[in-house]
Amino acid sequence: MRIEALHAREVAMRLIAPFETSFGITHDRRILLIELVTDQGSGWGEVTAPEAPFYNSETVDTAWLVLRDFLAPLVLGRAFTGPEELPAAMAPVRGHEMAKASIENAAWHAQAVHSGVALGHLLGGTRAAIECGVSLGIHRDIPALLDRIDRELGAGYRRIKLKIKPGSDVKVVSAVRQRFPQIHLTVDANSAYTLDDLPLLQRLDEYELDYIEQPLAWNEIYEHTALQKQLKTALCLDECIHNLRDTQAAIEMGACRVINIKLGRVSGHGEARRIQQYCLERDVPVWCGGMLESGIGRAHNIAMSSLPGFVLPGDVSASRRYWTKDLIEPEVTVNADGTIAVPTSPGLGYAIDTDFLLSRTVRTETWKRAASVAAG
Ligand code: OSB
Ligand code: MG
Repeated sequence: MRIEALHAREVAMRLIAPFETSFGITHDRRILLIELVTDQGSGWGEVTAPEAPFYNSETVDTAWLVLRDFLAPLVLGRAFTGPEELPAAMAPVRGHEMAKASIENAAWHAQAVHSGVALGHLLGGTRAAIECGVSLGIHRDIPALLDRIDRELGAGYRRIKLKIKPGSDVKVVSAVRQRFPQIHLTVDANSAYTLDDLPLLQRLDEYELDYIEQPLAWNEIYEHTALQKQLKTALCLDECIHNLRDTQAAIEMGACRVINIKLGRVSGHGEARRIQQYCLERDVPVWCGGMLESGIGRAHNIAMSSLPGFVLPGDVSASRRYWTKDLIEPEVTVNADGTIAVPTSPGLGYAIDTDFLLSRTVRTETWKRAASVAAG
């Protein structure tokens, strides 16, 4: 495939309800989409970077700039035998995984459409349906949280993840566990604690959590090793994991026993697949995380989650939990048994609702190969 152009598009979307984590509250999402045009058709990818650099170092605006000034010039006008070759082409740029993932994933989408196969199938997916959990933001009102969990369980979701932060942790977990003694329950701190909080984190051992997600700093695999040694509950790393090497380091050092794979954070389908393969060979359970994506990013997450290593319910859930209307048709729905059917039609398996997309678009830019280079 020869890459002819990149169309960047920012879409303004508002979440049905604000989502609170230890690092802040999100209500409005600036969804950045990349349409990659090749000589064999086009594909779409979503930049999963947040609005502010409080989860990782990337933002919507840093991604736009890095895509325009550095990544687009590395791929435009070049011919690749397939999407597998894109990471090497973009390797001169350090970091900026979420920006890179949008290009690579768009190329996977284009390849799937061109080959007439479903994206999940192209990636090596084997599941007909993926298991779904939900991630619930910090709630100040515990009875309201319990009602919310009741509704999510009623909708079929198989695992409940609670966002925690200092001051909103043990008490909340204790109330939830008391009301729901049997459910698969996890917590996610988004790096809100330090090793000084060991006694508090050890109290979480009482509640039979499936795992504790990213309690310590976003860039601290080493300290998670020290923590994991002192906890019964498994740790799961999210923010720390950018690639296979981080995964190997974390598993070999005993920093965690579970891995959260996010397509954006690990720079795309290729690296995500390497991580799931490594974990599968070592019986390390992985699951697919989310970044409050639109349906386009969600469809990519569903395709990746159909690979064999994804043995735990992820954070990929129904469109209607986020949006009054999604960018795709049909929207993502969850079956009564808490699963999402993996599409079998060619490409993403969902159509983009172009009229709706246009109505929410706030800026677009098209990047093509520089004329002088093209002439030479
Ligand atoms: O840590 O998994 C996280 C949302 C934004 C940033 C980080 C995280 C999250 C979530 C929500 O937990 C996942 C989702 O529902 O898409
Ligand atoms: Mg997380």
